[in-house]
Amino acid sequence: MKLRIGISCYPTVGGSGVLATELGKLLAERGHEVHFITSSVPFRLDRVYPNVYYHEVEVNQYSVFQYPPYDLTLASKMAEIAKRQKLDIIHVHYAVPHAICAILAKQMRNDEIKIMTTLHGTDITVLGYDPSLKEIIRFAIEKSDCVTAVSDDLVSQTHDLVHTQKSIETVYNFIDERVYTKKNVDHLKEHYDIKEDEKVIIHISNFRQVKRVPDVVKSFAKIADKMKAKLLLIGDGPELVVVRKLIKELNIEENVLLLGNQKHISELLSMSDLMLLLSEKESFGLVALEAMACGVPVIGTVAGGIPEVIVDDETGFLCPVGDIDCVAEKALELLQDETKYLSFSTKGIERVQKVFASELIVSQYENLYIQMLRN
Ligand code: GMT
Repeated sequence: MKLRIGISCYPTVGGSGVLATELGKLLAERGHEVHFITSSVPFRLDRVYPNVYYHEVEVNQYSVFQYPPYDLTLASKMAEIAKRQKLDIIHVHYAVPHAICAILAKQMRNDEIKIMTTLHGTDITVLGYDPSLKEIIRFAIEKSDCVTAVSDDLVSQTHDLVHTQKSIETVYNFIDERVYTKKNVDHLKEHYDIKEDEKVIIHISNFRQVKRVPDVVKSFAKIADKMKAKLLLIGDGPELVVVRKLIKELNIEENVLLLGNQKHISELLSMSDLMLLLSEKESFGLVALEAMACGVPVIGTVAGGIPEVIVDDETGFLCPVGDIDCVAEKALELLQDETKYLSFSTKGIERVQKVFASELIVSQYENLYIQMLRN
């Protein structure tokens, strides 16, 4: 069955936007017609893809409005595109505001269009605590025809925090295996002056407080005390200032490369030996999956959905949030034992192929779309 699917997400850097875009691209490859309804071209939509269309939500600022009316403009655009393109489904990423906009669009059209909402974490684990938003999040979830979340942990957190009985399906994140493979990047290592005998540790995030990037830096300093190593910090965000200061205080400036936001993540991962993801909140941790697919083991925290991605002592290690001694100890154990390292790296790749394969996950979404249309 060929479907016409509208997709709304935040198009800028961020796991939810990446996931939504990759899903749209693969659905289009399967012959479905995919319409992105977003405020700018999703950053992973970096060339022309057959069956993929883009409709810009142009938010104008009028002096009568104190804030630009993004939500209303999006709802209005969704209603227009749903009618013009005869959409069967609108798949939104984030309960607020995107599911609310889709519900409004459906009412405006008064038609049979189905709404799927995918929860990614921040919309629940941060906004769900806000009493002024809890009710509207619950409304968004309950009025959606189908709700998915990216980990079992997020499903249970949603039930606990938002107090809804709505059935929520776990559909894990996936990566495009054609992009995330280990590449030969000797030239890049040379460019960054990374020596043969240096281990490369990588962290990728939006440098929000929940990511605990200072823990990454402190753990790295302990590792670098015992072995030759470089730290690659990829991304940008509010904590960057704090992180820069800490790097200086710890006197490890020579060992740290701050590369800002980057597009070609698989190449940076191919240069790396180990990823650190030490967040206090993380519904899934898409970057951990990207790392594992490139053969890079991950040390993560026991937080949110991270333990569903990393198998402790098999594809990486899990440490309590804030326990930098544990992180450093596990990192040294892994980086100094070649046999163990190889086994972790191979098992990580196998786990991605078995549990998080794009084929499997895209089919899960497709089946849910079809079920929704039959109901
Ligand atoms: O991690 C972020 O701060 C970005 C955020 C987003 O909404 O893009 O990521 C969330 O969605 C990703 C894709 O499902 C997940 O892999 C991240 O774990 C999740 N972030 C949090 O839960 C903090």
